[in-house]
Amino acid sequence: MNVPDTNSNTEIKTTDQLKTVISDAIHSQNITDIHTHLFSPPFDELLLWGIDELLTYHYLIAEVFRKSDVSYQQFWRMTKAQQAELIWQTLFIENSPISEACRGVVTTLDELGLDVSSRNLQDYRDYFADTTVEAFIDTVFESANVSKVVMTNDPFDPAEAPVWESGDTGDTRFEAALRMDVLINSYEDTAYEHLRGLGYEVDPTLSSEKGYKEVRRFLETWIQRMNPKYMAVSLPPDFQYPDDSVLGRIFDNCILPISREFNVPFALMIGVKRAVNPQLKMAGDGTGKADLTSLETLLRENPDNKFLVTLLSRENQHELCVIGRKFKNLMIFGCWWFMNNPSVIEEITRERIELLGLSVIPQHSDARILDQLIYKWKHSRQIIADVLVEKYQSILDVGWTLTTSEIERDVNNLFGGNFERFLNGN
Ligand code: HDL
Ligand code: ZN
Repeated sequence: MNVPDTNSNTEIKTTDQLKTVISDAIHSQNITDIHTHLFSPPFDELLLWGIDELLTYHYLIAEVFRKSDVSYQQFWRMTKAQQAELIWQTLFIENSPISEACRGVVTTLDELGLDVSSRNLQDYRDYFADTTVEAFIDTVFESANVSKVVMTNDPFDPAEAPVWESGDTGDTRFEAALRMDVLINSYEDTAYEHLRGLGYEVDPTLSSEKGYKEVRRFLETWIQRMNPKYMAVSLPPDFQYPDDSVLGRIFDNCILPISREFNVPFALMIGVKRAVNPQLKMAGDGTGKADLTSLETLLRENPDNKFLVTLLSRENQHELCVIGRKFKNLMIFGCWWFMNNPSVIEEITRERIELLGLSVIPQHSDARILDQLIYKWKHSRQIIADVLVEKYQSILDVGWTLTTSEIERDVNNLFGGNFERFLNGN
């Protein structure tokens, strides 16, 4: 079989050549993963890795209750190893592991060179027992071809704060994002007391100039401490802006001015219904369609602010693309959480390219366990590559010319360049 000529200035003429060039470009592309829940080693227990963590990922916890007779109480009384064994037996042995979260574990084990046909959980446990977290970080970043990951950092988390205050967060491949959920969504019942305890003169309903000034001081302190790529918050489907509420007042008087002053974009992750089923704990969150009028107003009334946005409802995705066409201060990113499945990634990527061309960040992993970088990126690269082949083929068919270096340029923008330019552009 003739091997298509794919050197950088070769003009691409055939579909086979196009497929090879796109596949090579996508799979060799070093990725900046802009939203994860991973942590660098100095955060110790917060950095999750290994087969028992993979198997007790909250996505699989939600799925095991649908197939097992175990009660919530029985499950939560189990050790992590016992939970992992139940999930392995139920979802991988007694049933075939074809859900996306199950399939991801199999992909990861296979990519790590383990024999998935053995189905021997102990063999997999022995593999992880024989390595160190530092060595495994190198293995995973190399296998997933990821250069940097952005963490999700909560300044209100007592497990995190001391590491930041020590000034040593270790591995520079792990960058920070300043997560604002507690400040914005739990101000009156959590953040207020926490801030007072730290000596910030804030008021209970955050409705005074002094309070606004103090919250800005808190944000400045953490921006200087973390050097975050962006500030982020997850919001419910009924998020309203403007709003005469703590959220509205924190947005207008604290986060938006600080975001402009320090050129730190604000990431909005909209559509999550927390604790739809509290008995599932972290696995109990759901999704809902949001009224995006609030997002349009936020973008229109704050043209000098930069917003990264991802939405949790499939029904919101097309509207988001249209909003992206209206506002250049909006960078759309990722296929978040319940969107991170092949059928939806394909649909979302296709409509984004049709409406927004190459001006988006198509994916993030949302990885909670280090090993997941391997499967989340392997799966997404393939889907995005297939959509790109279709889109580039459509212009080749009408006489447009393309070179390998142009494809590589576009792919580099999708998987890192757009993010860096959005952060650094003013
Ligand atoms: O709020 C978020 O950042 C979500 O990604 C949640 O952490 C969620 O539990 C999750 O892990 N989704 O993938
Ligand atoms: Zn997340």
